[in-house]
Amino acid sequence: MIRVLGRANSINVQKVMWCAAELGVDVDRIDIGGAYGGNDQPEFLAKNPNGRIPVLEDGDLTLWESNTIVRYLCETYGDAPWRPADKTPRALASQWMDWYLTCLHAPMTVIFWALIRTAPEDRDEAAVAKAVEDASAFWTIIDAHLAERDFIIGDAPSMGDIPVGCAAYRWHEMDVDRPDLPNLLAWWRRLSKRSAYRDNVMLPLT
Ligand SMILES: N[C@@H](CCC(=O)N[C@@H](CS)C(=O)NCC(=O)O)C(=O)O
Repeated sequence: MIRVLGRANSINVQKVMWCAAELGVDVDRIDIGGAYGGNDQPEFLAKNPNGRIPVLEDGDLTLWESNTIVRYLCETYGDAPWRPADKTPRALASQWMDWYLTCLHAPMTVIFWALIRTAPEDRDEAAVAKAVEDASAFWTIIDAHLAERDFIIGDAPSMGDIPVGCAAYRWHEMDVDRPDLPNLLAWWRRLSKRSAYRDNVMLPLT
């Protein structure tokens, strides 16, 4: 059976678990990282020298980097719509996966760590305000993109929805001053109807 090493409350683990659930792939997930530790141990570092989760083990393959793992699962076990059949929508889905990493991930991480993992008296409020401003600008891009489609690359969900979709839960769940972005909200509500999303992403924020 495929193993995923990583705690369930990590956004990067959630990408992989949500994807696997959508594809109907059985996964044995092992709690590692955060409060569980273990990711600084030689046995784990031999699998991922970065000491980061998630790590996927599938037969002889050991793979890290959550977006790469999502692509691997879709290529190996998936089909349309999660792995778009044509190369053009597949490239567009991949583009939005990378866009999440290069744009949205940094401000969302600042907000998440401040509001969820830092005591109120220790928060850097100016840094949070700047991160909310930056994240709002990126979410506005998604909102405009979603004005013409139900999901990231069209009428059906794909791997392109996965990283941004995981972040969308946190964005709507955290106590931040969000701009009014109706297309983003409608898309997030569409994702929230999916049991694989609810079971693997809509978990308590800790
Ligand atoms: N770019 C990597 C980032 C991995 C990463 O930073 N994972 C975090 C959890 S979200 C981690 O390992 N943190 C240390 C820990 O959990 O102990 C990926 O997408 O997989």
